[in-house]
Amino acid sequence: MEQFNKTQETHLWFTEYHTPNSGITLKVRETLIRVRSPYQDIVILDTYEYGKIMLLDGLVMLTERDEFIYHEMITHVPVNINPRIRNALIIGGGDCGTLRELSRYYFIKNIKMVEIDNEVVNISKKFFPQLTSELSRNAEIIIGDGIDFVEKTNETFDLIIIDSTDPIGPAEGLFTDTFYSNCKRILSNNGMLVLQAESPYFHADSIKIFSDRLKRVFGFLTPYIAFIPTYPSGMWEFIICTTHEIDLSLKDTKLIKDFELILKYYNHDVHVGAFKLPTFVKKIYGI
Ligand code: AG3
Repeated sequence: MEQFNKTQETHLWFTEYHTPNSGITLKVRETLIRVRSPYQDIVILDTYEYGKIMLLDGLVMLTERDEFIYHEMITHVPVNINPRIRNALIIGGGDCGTLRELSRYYFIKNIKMVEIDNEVVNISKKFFPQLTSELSRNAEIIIGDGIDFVEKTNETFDLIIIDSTDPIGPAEGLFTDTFYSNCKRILSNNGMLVLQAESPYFHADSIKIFSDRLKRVFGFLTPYIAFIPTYPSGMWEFIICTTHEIDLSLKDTKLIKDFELILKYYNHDVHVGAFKLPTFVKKIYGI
């Protein structure tokens, strides 16, 4: 009978399964909003460990505490490889974190972000002002399908960043040959495409499939990694795709020194180290 006398506090927990047998579990203070948009199920939870988090179709897209890692790494690595970037395009990225990082560069004169789901942008504005409040005056947010945009636009870009969800659901089309070929078509001469490329630990098979496509379309792939605590396995990959071999050395060390004062993950050492890949990751690429 003893068990009935105890007063139990009710705790809510959220789990994202990374495999059928493992995942990440976070204790939830409160569900702040749940919206089913025409594209996906959007949920913002307030968690004890990581602050507010955004889930799309049940997958952790970002958390208040560790979003800086993903957003800094998807942006500052390519821009420091080519500080002559003047026009940039973000596909996806509706939370605006990548746009915030690109906005830090006064010399990027034209930034377009094409996000399919207006609700993600609105919800991010409401719950994550740290992502959305300091966007460049040169930034234009277009609500539309990135696949259509790259097919139809006449503009060219020095940098294209694909800030997508996993290759299932609404983002599936962002991992196809046709999409990649259209991205290549709208890249300027020294242009670079960067994409978030999943976890080399858990998703090696799917990375192999889409990286083979990228290699066929672009010719040169330069993968790099970062440590992101709330993504599957914590080890996350990005790939720079180019039609020419790239020189990874930093072109403007003054630029990076200035940025080291304001950023929390990316710095000179991380830039160099991010391209040093463990053996099992190299194997995915046959390098
Ligand atoms: N986009 C990549 C998130 C992928 C996470 N996958 C997962 N949790 N299964 C992040 C968007 C941030 N701008």
